Amino acid sequence: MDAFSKPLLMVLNGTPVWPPPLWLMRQAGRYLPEYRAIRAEVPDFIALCRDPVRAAEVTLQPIRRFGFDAAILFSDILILPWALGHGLAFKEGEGPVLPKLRDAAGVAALDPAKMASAVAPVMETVRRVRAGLAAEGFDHTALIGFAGAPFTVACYMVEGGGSRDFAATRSMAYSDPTLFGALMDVLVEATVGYLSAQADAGAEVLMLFDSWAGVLAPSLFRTHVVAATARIVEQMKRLHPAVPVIGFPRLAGLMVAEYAAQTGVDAVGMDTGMDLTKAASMVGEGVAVQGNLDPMALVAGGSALQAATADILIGLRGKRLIFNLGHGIVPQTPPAHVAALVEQVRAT
Ligand code: 1CP
Repeated sequence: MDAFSKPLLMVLNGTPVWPPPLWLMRQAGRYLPEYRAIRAEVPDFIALCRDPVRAAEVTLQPIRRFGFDAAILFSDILILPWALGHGLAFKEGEGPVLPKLRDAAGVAALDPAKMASAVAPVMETVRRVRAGLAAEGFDHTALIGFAGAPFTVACYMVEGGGSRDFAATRSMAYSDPTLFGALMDVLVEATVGYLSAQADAGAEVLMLFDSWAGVLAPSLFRTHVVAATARIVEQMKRLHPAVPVIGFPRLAGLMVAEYAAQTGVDAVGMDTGMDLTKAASMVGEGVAVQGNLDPMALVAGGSALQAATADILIGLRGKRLIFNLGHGIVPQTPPAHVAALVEQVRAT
């Protein structure tokens, strides 16, 4: 199977494929016992992201079990700020903890010159996954590389970790646009370098996770989500014209139309709250849509899962759909429910 007959690449390049290509955000993770076994060997999550043998292994685990149409590099969006020299720790049960970036000295301390060597192991993981997919006969499976979109990465850097509303980040964007703009500029350029290195190493598709895009008011969304993403996509299209880009502006609501029209992405990831049929008509035929099954329907399983899956498949029948969740799979998901979902989508 040549590259252009991989279903995910066909959909991204403009051709609908039915049944639609299927993968799940966070498909490698704690819901799989084989992931938990590897995780137990490497308690430090950053060390796991920088261990090419183990990171490639956990990337391949869900492909072996479920035969998904995409493998997604096992890493994290916060590896990029870490590689720029910003601190990062993952505390058990607490999620990520970072120093709070609140002033110009914090931006000046970021060092893009450090990045290439810090992320070299991630590029080795990309090479190993590509080789592993070929060696294990997964000819239909495309490899997705990714980064956090600059706004979402900035959220974690300013806040110092996760947050319900990212209030400090949003208020900095209003009260000190020069400082926030300087941080965004560093992140835009670093993201281009990081994604470009992944494409050079063998990533066939790139995805930008803007998980917190929807916390912004429209005017700030236009600057820090739409324009920042457009700057990245424009450079990526120049450097890697054959590598499609998927954008995921989570919780964007109505702003998804401008995002789809103005960023240059090839597909837009829709979150769980979107009416997928309406959203697809808002973004038009020029852009593929990815999504958007509720991860909790996958936890529930049974007839609720079947009905929620059927809604998506009926609503988007024959369109450029990449079947996925509306957000990441959660650890309590029974793997048997994932197998049932795959069977239903494949039989459509
Ligand atoms: O205990 C563990 O094993 C760590 C849990 C974990 C995992 C499995 C984290 C910590 N990150 C990851 C991997 C990961 N993260 C991937 C790998 C590939 C795959 O999808 O299978 C990807 C693409 C991400 C992306 C990511 N990390 C996002 C964007 C997508 C989303 O979920 O919105 C975000 C926001 C993060 C930050 C992050 N990393 C980890 C956690 C717990 C969080 C969320 C922190 C928070 O805001 O609460």
